Amino acid sequence: MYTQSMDVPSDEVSASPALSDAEASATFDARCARGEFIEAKDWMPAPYRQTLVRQISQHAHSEIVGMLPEGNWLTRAPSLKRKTILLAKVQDEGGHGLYLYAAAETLGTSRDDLIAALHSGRAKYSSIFNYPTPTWADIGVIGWLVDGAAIMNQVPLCRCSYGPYARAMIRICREESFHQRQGFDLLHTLMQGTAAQQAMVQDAVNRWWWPVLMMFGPPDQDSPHAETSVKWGIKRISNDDLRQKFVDAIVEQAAVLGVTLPDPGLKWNAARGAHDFSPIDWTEFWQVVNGHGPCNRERLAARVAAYDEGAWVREAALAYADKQAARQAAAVTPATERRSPP
Ligand code: BYC
Repeated sequence: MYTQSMDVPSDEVSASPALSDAEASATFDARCARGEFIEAKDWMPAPYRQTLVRQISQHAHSEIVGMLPEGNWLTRAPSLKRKTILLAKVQDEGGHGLYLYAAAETLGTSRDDLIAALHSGRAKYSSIFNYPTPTWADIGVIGWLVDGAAIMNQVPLCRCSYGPYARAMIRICREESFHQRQGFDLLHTLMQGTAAQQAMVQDAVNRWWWPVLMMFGPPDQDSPHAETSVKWGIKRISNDDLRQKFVDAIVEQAAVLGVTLPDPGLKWNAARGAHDFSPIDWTEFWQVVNGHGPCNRERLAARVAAYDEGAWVREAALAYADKQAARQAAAVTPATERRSPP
C-alpha cells in the first residue's frame, strides 16, 4: 500500500544491458573500491541489493522498535523539561525509521513487505531493544550508552557506498549526538543527587553494559556478512574494531560520571594501546536475536497492535490522496471536455 519504491521493472534492475554480468560486476567492484557512491538507478549485483535491503530495513525496524523502551517513560518523566526532551527524542527515532524505510524502498522493495517481515518475525531488529526499562536511570543509560554505541557504528555508515543510505545517516548521526548528550546530562544530574539516585544509575549501567557491547554484532570471525559488506564499502569498520573503539571512549566518560563499568577484566593494555575487557556471553546474544530475550514478545506485540490500530489513519490518508488526485485531474481537464453531453 505504502511505497516510495521506484517503478523499475525487475529485469532492468538486475541486468546491465551493455555489459556481460561478469563485466558489470567487475565495473561495480571497481567503483566501490574507488569509494564512489552507488545510486538507486545504477546497476548493482543482486547480493549487494539484498544485503542493503536486509541491513537498512533491520536498521529501520530498530529505530521504530527502539521507540518502545523509552516511550514507556513518556508519561512518567520527572519534570516537564525532561518530558519535552524525551518526547522530542522518541519522535526523532520515529523519523529515523521513516528515512531508512524510504532508503530501503529506493532498492525496489515496498514498505508493506518490510513491515510484514518485521511483524511476522522474519526480519531482525537490534537485540538491545529487547531489554526492559524499569527505572528513570534506564532512559539516561539508553541515551548515553545505546545511542553512544549507535553513533560509533553509524558514523562510518555516512561513508557507506550506497548514496541514499549514506545521506540518510548524516542527519541521523547529528540527531544521535544530541540524544547521547541528553542521556549523559540526565545521568550526570542523577549522580549529583541522593545515594539512592546514584545507586539507581549504577544498577542501570550494570544491566545495560553487556547488552550494549553486543549491539555491535557477533565477533568478526562469526560475522557471515563481514567480508562482502567490507568489499562493497557497506561496512567500513568491523564489528570488533567498533566495539573496541566504543569501550575505549566510554571508560573516560564513566569516570567523569562517577559510575563503575561492571567488568573486573576491564583494564588498559599499554602494549595494544587499548582496553582489554572480559569475554562477552554470545549465548545470551543469540538467544535474544532469535526471539527469546526478556521483552521480544512484548515489543513485537506492541508494534503489531500499533499497526492494526493505525489502519484507519492509513485508509483516511489514501482516501484524501485519491480525492486530491481527482481534483487535480479535474483542474487540468479543459472545461469543454468536462461538460456533459446535451
Ligand atoms: N541485533 O554478519 P553480521 C538505534 C545479526 S538503532 C540483532 O555481523 P552485519 C536507536 C545480523 O543482522 C541501532 N541482530 O551482520 C534506535 C545477521 O543476521 P541476518 C541499530 C544482529 O549486518 C532507537 C547476523 O546477526 N543500528 O541506535 O554485517 C533509540 C550476523 O551478523 C545484531 C543498526 O541497525 C544485533 N545487535 O552487521 C535509540 C546499524 N548484530 O541478517 C537508539 C546498521 C548482528 O543474516 N547495521 N545481528 O539474519 C549494521 O551496522 C550491521 O547490520 C550490524 C551487523 C553491525 C548490526
